[in-house]
Amino acid sequence: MRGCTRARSATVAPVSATAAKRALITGVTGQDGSYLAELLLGHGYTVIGVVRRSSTLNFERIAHIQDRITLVPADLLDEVSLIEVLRDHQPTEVYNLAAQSFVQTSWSQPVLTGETTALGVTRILDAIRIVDPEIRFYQASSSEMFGKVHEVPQKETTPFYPRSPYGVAKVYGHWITVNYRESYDLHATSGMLFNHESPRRGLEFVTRKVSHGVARIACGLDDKLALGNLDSQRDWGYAADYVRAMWLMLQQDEPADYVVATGETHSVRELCELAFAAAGLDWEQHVVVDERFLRPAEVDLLVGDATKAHETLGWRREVDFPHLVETMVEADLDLVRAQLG
Ligand code: NDP
Ligand code: GDR
Repeated sequence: MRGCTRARSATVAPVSATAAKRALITGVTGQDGSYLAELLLGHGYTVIGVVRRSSTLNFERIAHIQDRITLVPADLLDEVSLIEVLRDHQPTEVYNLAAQSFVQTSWSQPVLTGETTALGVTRILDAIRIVDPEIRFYQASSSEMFGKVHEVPQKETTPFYPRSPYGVAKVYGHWITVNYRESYDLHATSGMLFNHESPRRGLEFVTRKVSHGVARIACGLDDKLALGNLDSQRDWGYAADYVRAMWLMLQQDEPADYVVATGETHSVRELCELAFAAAGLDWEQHVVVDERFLRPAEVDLLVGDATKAHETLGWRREVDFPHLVETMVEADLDLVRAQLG
């Protein structure tokens, strides 16, 4: 249990003896991109990160490694820009993590979500096909593709039933990856990852919204936290564990599809209980339900079966849910305390 105290620093994975390779990451400024860049640097890779044009820099998540990676301008909406970065930087592996990734926004911006999260995958696959079909490709697919689930737990063969424009776009991204693998013999892999979180998670996602909300309440800045569906259940893992699975997938001789998950599911209510308790607070005194955060269609129960990733990749998660929640609350307590001076 912690109050509004203490400081904390980021860590970078140690350098290993893996032979030098060149990896290009789209979405390097996002949560997963930052952890993957750290991991690949630790394995001795040259890392090239794609950043899109913005009126202000948003490199917070990669500030600590910015001098060790090459940042290049390109956009998933612009195929020529992708062709040029592949030609200029000649990666051996491409990790396509860029997306409009917030499910709620996909209802208010469905066309943008489709352009980026669905067609963006075709643009980068086409760029690879044109520039160098030997490049190994990772597509960031999602448990949201399972949506209104056909079976519990969900595995690689579970049929899709997406429940949001985002989920629909990810189904397209998955199938175009499979199709380019089969049509052009690309080493194209689809990682169907269940929710993964960290102190670097965007503030709009529920785990971070809760951990940051707890910190603000613990520090006396707020009293209430407004949430949507408290009964939603998710299979939540730790982002740094999950980017390790991405890398392992591209080290396999053959491309394939893999589910990555913890195999446990927890409700938003349980998340609240743990997070508020980590700061010595009672969640029921502070959480209120606000219908603005309810969704037009919901994914109620996601839980994954990662047997294939365990057996083929030798992947295991290292951080469990209570530890993850506690770590996020601690990091946000430190952040809010630092902001208060
Ligand atoms: P984030 O939202 O944190 O990061 C998304 C990244 O995509 C950002 O770097 C963003 O850039 C970039 N981006 C958005 N649009 C474009 C564009 N048009 N051109 C180039 N870059 C763009 O996502 P996560 O790191 O959490 O997730 C990574 C990927 O994994 C996403 O594809 C997501 O859909 C998928 N995924 C995530 C899961 C999770 O639980 N985190 C689970 C399953 C799948 P900018 O910083 O400029 O906005
Ligand atoms: P999700 O993550 O939609 O699963 O997508 P999010 O954290 O947004 O929602 C998880 C569940 O929590 C419920 N919820 C709330 N969600 C948000 N954001 N805000 C709230 O106030 C709130 N209250 C309850 C939601 O209804 C939902 O059921 C994430 C993204 O990273 C995707 O890109 C990724 O593909 C999937 O995970 C797997």
